Amino acid sequence: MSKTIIISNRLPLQLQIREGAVEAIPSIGGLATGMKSVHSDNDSVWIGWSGLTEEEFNLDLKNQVTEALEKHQCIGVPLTEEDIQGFYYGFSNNTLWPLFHYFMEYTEFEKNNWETYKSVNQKFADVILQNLEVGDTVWIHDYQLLLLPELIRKKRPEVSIGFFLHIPFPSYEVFRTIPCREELLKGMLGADLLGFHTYDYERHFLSSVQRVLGHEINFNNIHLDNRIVKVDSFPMGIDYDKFHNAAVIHDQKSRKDQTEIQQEINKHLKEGSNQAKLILSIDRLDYTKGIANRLRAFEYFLDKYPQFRGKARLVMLAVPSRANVPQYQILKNEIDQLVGRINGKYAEVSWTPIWYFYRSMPFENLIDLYTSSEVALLTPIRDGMNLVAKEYIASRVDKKGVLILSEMTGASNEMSEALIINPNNFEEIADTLKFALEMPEEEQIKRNNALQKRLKRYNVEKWANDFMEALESTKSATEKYTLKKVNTVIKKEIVTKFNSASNKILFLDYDGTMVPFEKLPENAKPTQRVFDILDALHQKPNTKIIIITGRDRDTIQEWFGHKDYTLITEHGAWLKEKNKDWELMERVDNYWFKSIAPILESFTDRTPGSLVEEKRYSLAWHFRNVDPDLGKKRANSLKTTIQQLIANHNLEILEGDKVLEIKVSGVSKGKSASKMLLEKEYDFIFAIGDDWTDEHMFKELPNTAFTVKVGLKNTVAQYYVNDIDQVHELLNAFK
Ligand code: GDG
Repeated sequence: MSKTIIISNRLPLQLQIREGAVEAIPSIGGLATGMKSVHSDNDSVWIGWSGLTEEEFNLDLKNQVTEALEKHQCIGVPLTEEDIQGFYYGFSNNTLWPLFHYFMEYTEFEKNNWETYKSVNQKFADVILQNLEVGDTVWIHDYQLLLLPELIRKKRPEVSIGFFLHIPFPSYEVFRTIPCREELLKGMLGADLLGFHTYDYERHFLSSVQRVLGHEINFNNIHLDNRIVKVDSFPMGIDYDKFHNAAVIHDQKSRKDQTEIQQEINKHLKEGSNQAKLILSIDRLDYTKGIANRLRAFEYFLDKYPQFRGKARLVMLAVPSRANVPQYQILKNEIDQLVGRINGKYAEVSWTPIWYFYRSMPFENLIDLYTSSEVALLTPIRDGMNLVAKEYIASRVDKKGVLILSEMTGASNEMSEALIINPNNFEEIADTLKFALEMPEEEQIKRNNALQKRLKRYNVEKWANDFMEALESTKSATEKYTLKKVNTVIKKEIVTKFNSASNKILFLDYDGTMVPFEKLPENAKPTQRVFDILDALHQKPNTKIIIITGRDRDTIQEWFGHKDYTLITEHGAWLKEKNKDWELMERVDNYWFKSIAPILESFTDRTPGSLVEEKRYSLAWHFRNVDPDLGKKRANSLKTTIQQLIANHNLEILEGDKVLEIKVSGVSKGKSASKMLLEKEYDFIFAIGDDWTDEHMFKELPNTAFTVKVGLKNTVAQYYVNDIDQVHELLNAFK
């Protein structure tokens, strides 16, 4: 039976060795908490690092390790101490984590760590490949494994691969600063579906793909040569019932069954003669979580609103995290000092303003805190999602309580009923805290009602299902293309028809079909390989080959004039037959250049990278080398600007691949190709091209023609090939 393979750096359980025996403890953190629920319900296996390096256990314990993992349907990736240093602490947490959270000043790029990151991603790939069976679906998680989709794709091109990023994807201006940006994006594009928490992260990613790799993007689809990668946002939910039900049980407990922490909390709440309030914050001790800002804002709050001294207490749970990374050690000291200072400044005999826990707590204590705190104060400077915000709301059984949430979290997009703050604005935080502590109960209930409904509906299970369904649907999108792809059977059919035909005609587009695009159009000269293919075809008896292109007559004359092939240029304006001069196929003129050319020039002046190409009877405005968004915008505005003029002169705009061409109406590759068919009865007609302008040709040729599109774009052609290499391969088969 096919299964889902979940892959993340850490497994949902962490192994430790205590007194010579292997012991498993649950992993803490957003990814583990969320995916655990998905894993337990499904036929899945989870591959990741166990928490023990290879050096930490000997052969005797190996069986215990495997057994402990197997019990939880997990498989370990063997990593050494050096791997963990370079891959986890080094590249993942000293480079990617700060960079993706906009902490550029903390971002270090060490070549050695990058090398280790690559080799560890390969180690993950090796374990996956060993366990991958036909029909399995692979779901990879997070920034530690950005290269993994491509590594699997290379070995198993047919596998369905999903990837979800749990942290923000930064804007292109930040992402571009990393030296290995191309490799990282290419690694991710090995997946069929890439998921992000929010639309903003999705659009940042798409913009980087477009700018760094130059791929074409159509809505949220990235067109690669042989595949389409889908990108979408899926805001991660929580296991709502788990938190809500735990809170219900918690509230029903008798005093003696309550935890020690709960009893302490009860004491505090009593001391304040009904006015005591707890303000809660829970996070991993991480500089992205804005813990220092929160403390300073709380200090400011106590200063500004002294009426809350002795009553409002901040309960701050900071879970130790990545303690080997220097930045985290510095942060820990800063937090210790801040807590010490504030407590020193405001403590009273029976009250300390901050209860600070630097440790992790069992689940039931988490519930104690969620259910007992009237306010949750979550102030990350950047946070992919923030599940704590959702867990707090889910645990509020009586629907009372106020959530204050940073606008820099992914969660703030969906939780607009919370009080949304800017984590850098202490004044705003302090005022919002006061507002929250004084909010009437009816208002609290109204806000939380809406929030709870949404969280219950879009829970982690729904999130995972949505992702999996979207991944499944990418299969059918790819299949649509696969069905029309020129495979060996189709190739054989075309070649057999070619060999048995008595009169053959082949229409071959040039740029993007015979040769790749170059930055400057004049650099895309035909190579020897292209001449070899064309010569071989040309020498075949009763075979007419036609280069049919939008290019200008003079360039094509220079490149192909010494050959006897038939040439059609400027989309069908000019024709050159063997041993004949160039002749006009259509009545065209260029007197209109003087009205249109200055407008195109003015667009070029203010659009860096664009250029005007003057052909004999048409003008082309190229924007291939322009920033993609700007190019599109300017192309649209150019169209609007010249619309009226064009109508007056009986011209039309042809929209090619990053080019707008203005020419006399009625000239098209389709029309000229049809004309060529009039001269003789052809029983083999073939046309191949990559561009929008070739669609005219595909449309107008008779149904019996073989029409082939280069690249996976929408087309009326019958078949596809992936790229120029496959064009050459196909044409070579006619030899
Ligand atoms: C990353 C992204 C994104 C915390 N302390 C304890 C404990 N926790 C649990 C919470 C919550 C989880 O850890 C923390 O999740 P967050 O989402 O708040 O943050 P990250 O760990 O940074 O997670 C984040 C997430 O991935 C999911 O995609 O939301 O933006 O940074 O579930 O309950 N659990 C227990 N004891 C603790 O002391 N048992």
